[in-house]
Amino acid sequence: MVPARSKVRPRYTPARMSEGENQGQHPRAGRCAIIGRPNVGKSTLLNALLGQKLVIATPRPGTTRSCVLGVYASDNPPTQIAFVDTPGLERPKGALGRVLSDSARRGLTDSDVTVLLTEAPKKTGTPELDDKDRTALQALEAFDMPVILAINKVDRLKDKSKLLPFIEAYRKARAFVAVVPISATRRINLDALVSEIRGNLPEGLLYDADFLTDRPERFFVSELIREAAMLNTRQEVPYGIACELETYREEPEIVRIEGTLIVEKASHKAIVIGNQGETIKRISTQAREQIEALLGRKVYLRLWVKAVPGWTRDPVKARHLAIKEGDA
Ligand SMILES: Nc1nc2c(ncn2[C@@H]2O[C@H](COP(=O)(O)OP(=O)(O)OP(=O)(O)O)[C@@H](O)[C@H]2O)c(=O)[nH]1
Ligand SMILES: [Mg+2]
Repeated sequence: MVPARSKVRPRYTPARMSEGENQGQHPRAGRCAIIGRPNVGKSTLLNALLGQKLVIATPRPGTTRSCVLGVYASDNPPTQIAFVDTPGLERPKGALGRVLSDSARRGLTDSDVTVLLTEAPKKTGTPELDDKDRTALQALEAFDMPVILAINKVDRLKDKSKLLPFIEAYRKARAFVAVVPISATRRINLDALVSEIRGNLPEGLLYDADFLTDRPERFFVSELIREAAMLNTRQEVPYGIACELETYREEPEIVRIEGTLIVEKASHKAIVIGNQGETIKRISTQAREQIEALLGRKVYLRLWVKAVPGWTRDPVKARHLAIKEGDA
C-alpha cells in the first residue's frame, strides 16, 4: 500500500537523463528497513541518503522512537527506495525499551531488503560480537529477506584492515548478500550501498516523484523539539524526554506552535528549565531555527516542561508518549 502524502517535500530533484542513458536499465523500487543497535548512525544514514535532514539524530543512544519512511529517488538508474528508519535494537530495558524494540521489529515487515547497520569497532584486536550485535541479528531471524551488512563510521578507523576480523565475526553469525563499509557523515561509499540495495529490489516504480515521507509535518516538528532538548541535556535526562504539541496553527505570516516537553522526574524538569530558564530558552531557539528550516516559514514557538513521573516504566504511558501519529 502506498502511504498517505505528507506536506514535507523532497528538496532534491532527481537528475533527469536522456533516453539513451537509460537503455537496459529497468526501473526498480521497493522498501528497505535500516536496522541495528542504538547509536550506530541509522538516522544519520537515512538523512545522508536523502540528501536532506528528515529525521533527528543525536550522540545519545535511544534517539529514534518510531519508524519513519523516507523515499530516495534517482533517475540514473531509475530507482525508488522507501527507506525505513527504525529505533535502535537492544535487549529491552523497561516499558519504553519494549515499545522501541517492538516498533523496530515492525519496521522490518514488508521490506524487500534490509540494511543491518553497525559501526566500525573503536578498539583493535579480534572483536567478538556483543549482546547488542546479537540482538539486532536475532531480530532478523524471523524474516526471510536479503540482508546487507553496512559498517558505518569507517572514517574514524585509520587502518581499514582492522575491519576484517569484525566482518568475519558477523559472517559466522549470518549470511549477507553484501558487506559495505561506509561513513554516513563523510558520505563514503553511499553510492555502493545504494547500488547493492537496488540490486535486491523488484522491477517497477511505486511512488510519485515528489513523494518523500508518510509522516505529517507536525510529527517532524515535535521531533525537532525533542532533538533540541536531547542535545541540551545529559546522562539519563535525554532518554526520558518526550514532546507533545498542543497548538499547531498555520497563520498567513507565521506558524504558531505550542508544545510541552515531558520528563520523567521532577528533578529533570528543573534541569530542562535551567538556571533562570536559560536551558529551555536555548532549546526553544535551536528548535525554532530547525523548524523554520524544515517548513521554510517563520515560526512562533512556546514550550512548557512537565514531569510525568516514571513514564518510561509504565507500558501505557510509554506507548502513548513514544509512539506518534501514523504509527501502527
Ligand atoms: N564518526 C562518525 N560518526 C557518525 C557517523 N554516522 C553517524 N555518526 C554519529 O553517531 C551518532 C548517532 O547517530 P544517529 O544517526 O542518531 O544513530 P542511530 O543509529 O539512529 O541511533 P538511535 O536512533 O539511538 O538508535 C551521532 O552523533 C552521529 O553524528 C559516521 O559515519 N562517522
Ligand atoms: Mg535513530
